[in-house]
This record gives sequence, structure tokens and C-alpha cells, in this order.
Amino acid sequence: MAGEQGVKLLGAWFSPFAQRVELALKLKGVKYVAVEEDIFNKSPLLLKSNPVLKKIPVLLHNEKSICESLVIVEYIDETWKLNPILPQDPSDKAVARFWAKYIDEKLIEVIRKILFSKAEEQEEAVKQAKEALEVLEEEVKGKKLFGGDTIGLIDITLGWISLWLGVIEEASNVQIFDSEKFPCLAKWVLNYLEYPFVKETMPPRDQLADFFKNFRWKKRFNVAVRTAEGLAYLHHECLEWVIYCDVKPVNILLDSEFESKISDFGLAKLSPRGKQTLEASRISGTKGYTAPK
Ligand SMILES: N[C@@H](CCC(=O)N[C@@H](CS)C(=O)NCC(=O)O)C(=O)O
Repeated sequence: MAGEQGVKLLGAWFSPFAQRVELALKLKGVKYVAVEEDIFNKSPLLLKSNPVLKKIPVLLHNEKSICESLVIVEYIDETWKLNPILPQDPSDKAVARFWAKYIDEKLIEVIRKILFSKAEEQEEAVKQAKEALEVLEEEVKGKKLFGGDTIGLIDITLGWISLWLGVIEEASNVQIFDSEKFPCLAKWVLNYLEYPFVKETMPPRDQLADFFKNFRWKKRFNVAVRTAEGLAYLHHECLEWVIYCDVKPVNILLDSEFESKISDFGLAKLSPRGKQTLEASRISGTKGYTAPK
């Protein structure tokens, strides 16, 4: 059953995006039911509620589903008026939205790269993350919180650096945040962590650290499974079967979400549906990768 006001949150304990939504709900005093999703085995409810991106968090309210953490936070702010999260003044509101977008596009995107890329690419991403933090350091100078004395949209959006950033640094063996280099942000982290409801929406650090250490492997495993699903589709479910013939790492491309895409169909053969043997005059494939068939 949903919470008192019919609010359900599809989230995951380790997700900094779900934490934004939990914090916003708690700040507003909204009762909700938290539904734990397995992002490696998504529930029919999640797939139905966020059919486009298939990601958590999703807020279910009044038979409607709202997706994307920052969209949800704004929805919460407009629906429940207590303790405003966004400024009332249109230009202040625009500024808060600008910084929230900056954090997601400039900082989170490079952190994703750090988490999943190879050492050579990590170096550039670490540099970019530090540059983004330098900009935020300037912005918070002289302020207790980005939102002034009370927590606002920018604080909620950046809150993950107070816990997740250190854990990701450890899991990826890099150093990005340094309180000497970023004294104002370091002070902001302390103020943010002291704010009501923040700590109770954070997962235990040790558990999070273990999760992120394993996460890289889980993502790799997911690439293998999704590639196998793609091949099975080509081989058995297309109108005419497409026998791919060239599985090798360089032909498996990854999008920004690390979803695999099978590419290069130069050696592929078409086979009429249901035919048991493939007519081919010679073996084709890349040496070292051809299956023993
Ligand atoms: N921009 C999204 C990001 C949400 C996101 O990346 N969620 C992750 C979990 S932390 C997810 O659901 N991943 C599943 C997937 O990529 O398939 C937001 O702000 O809500």
C-alpha cells in the first residue's frame, strides 16, 4: 500500500539520485513507501513507470509516474508547499536550475567516466571533475549552504559529494576532492550533513563502498549478458535470421549508459528462418575470435 498521501518511491539504497528524492520528501514531511528496485533485474512496475529511460528514481503519485530526480524534486516542491526547495523569485529559481543542471551535466557525467573508464581516460576525467568543483567552490564562497541558511535545489543536487564522491574515489583509485583545495566546499559538506534529515537518507558508508567496488564488475557482466541477448535476437528472432559471425570486443560498442550495441555486420549472413544449416563457402570471422563451429 502506498504512503499516507498515496506516494510511492521506486529507488535503490545505493542511488544518489534516489537520495535526492527521499530528502525532498522528508523535508516536506510527506509520508511515502520506498520500493527497493534491482537495477540489474528491473521490475515490471519500474519498466511500466519509466518506459523511456527505465531508471530509478520514479515517484508514483495520484496514478501518475514522475521520472528523473531533479524533475521529481521540483514536482515535490510544487505539490507540497511546506519548506520551499526552489526560490520563489523567477530569476533566483532560474539560477538554482542552472547550477543543478551544471552539477548533473559537468560533474556527474565525468564521475561516471571515472567509474567505468580505463586508467588513461580516467586522468582526463579527474581533471575535468576538479575543474567543475573549482567552479562550485567559487559559487559557495561565503555561504552556509547554496540555498542560504536553508537547504535548496543546488544543495540537494550536489549532496552526493558528501558521501558518494569519497566512495567512488576509493573504488576507482583516484583523488578528486581535497578539503585544502576546496575549503568552502568542505565547509559546505559539513553544513549539509548537519541539516535535518540529510544523514538519515544516506546509506551506510561501508556498505556503499563494497557496492561500488563490485559495481564495475556488475556493469561488465551486464555488457556480456546484453550482448548475448542481442546475438540471440539476431540468430533466432529476426524475420530472417542474421548470423553475425564476428563477435569481438571492438565490435561491441557501449553508449553513455554502458548499454552494449552490436556493430559491424560486414561478415554477417542471412539465413531463412528455421533453416538448420548455413550455406557458406568458407569460414569467416576474425582470427582468434571465431567460434569452434
Ligand atoms: N538522470 C537520472 C539518473 C538516474 C540513474 O542513473 N539511475 C540509475 C541508478 S543510480 C539507474 O536506474 N540505472 C539503471 C540503468 O542504467 O539501467 C536522474 O537524475 O534520476
